[in-house]
Amino acid sequence: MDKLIITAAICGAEVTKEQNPAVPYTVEEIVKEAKSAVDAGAAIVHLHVREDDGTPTQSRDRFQECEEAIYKACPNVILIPSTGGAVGMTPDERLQSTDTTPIPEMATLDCGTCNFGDEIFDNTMPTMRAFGKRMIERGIKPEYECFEMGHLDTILTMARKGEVPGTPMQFNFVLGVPGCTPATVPNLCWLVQNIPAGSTWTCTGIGRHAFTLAAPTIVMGGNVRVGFEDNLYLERGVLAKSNGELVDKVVRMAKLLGRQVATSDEAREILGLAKR
Ligand code: KMH
Ligand code: ZN
Repeated sequence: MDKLIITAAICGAEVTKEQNPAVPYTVEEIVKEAKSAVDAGAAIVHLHVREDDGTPTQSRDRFQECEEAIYKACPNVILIPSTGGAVGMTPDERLQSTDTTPIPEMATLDCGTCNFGDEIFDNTMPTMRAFGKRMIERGIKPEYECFEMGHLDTILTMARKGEVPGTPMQFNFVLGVPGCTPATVPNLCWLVQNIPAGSTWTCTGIGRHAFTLAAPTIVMGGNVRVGFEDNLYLERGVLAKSNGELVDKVVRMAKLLGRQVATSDEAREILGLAKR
């Protein structure tokens, strides 16, 4: 079994300091949270950025500033900037995160429209084709975000048609978003059983499912994403003080379950990336 790749989703677009004061907004806060995650064992940081007041933004300049600052503190980390942004943003607005220098090694590509709490996360076929084209042109490896079972079929069909990058594909199964596929082990197993041979996959359990899904994922040979974007608590009623605390819990679980944790360079090898 490959070593375990841990991704830290340090910020997200929805969570606020009112919910957990450690949620980062400023560049300095984002760097501090990225470093805490990497120091704890994360190989990858999934990045959203905010204005200083916490407003989510997909500004190319803000991504550039944050990425440069993160690379200064964590020179080897793999960054996966979001092209999902926040609900309601336009496709062009969202794609700005692929415009930074160096071109990102990876970026998220969301695999379909879905309910997202009280809102709708809009990913039409033309939007996904535009995102796939951009990533093919720029040599960016997508992380395919599946919030719903049907998203997997959608993206596999697009890959067969050459509309998005194909094999080897990296999937992130995000389970437990209100309105989307529930965070259960049978649902995770169905998804994993239906990915092409040679693919890699990560599981993200939302809220209280962060660690209940991390355990089976570690045993099944998948990779784990945790972080404030998905979950603010270290355990029931206990807010995490940093993303590093959440990553550290996964590292401890992996140790207990007998799986080694990958460095960023080992993750590059597993994912088929070449450092830019
Ligand atoms: N903020 C969500 C609406 C991604 O990063 O690609 C979408 C999201 C997915 O977070
Ligand atoms: Zn995200």
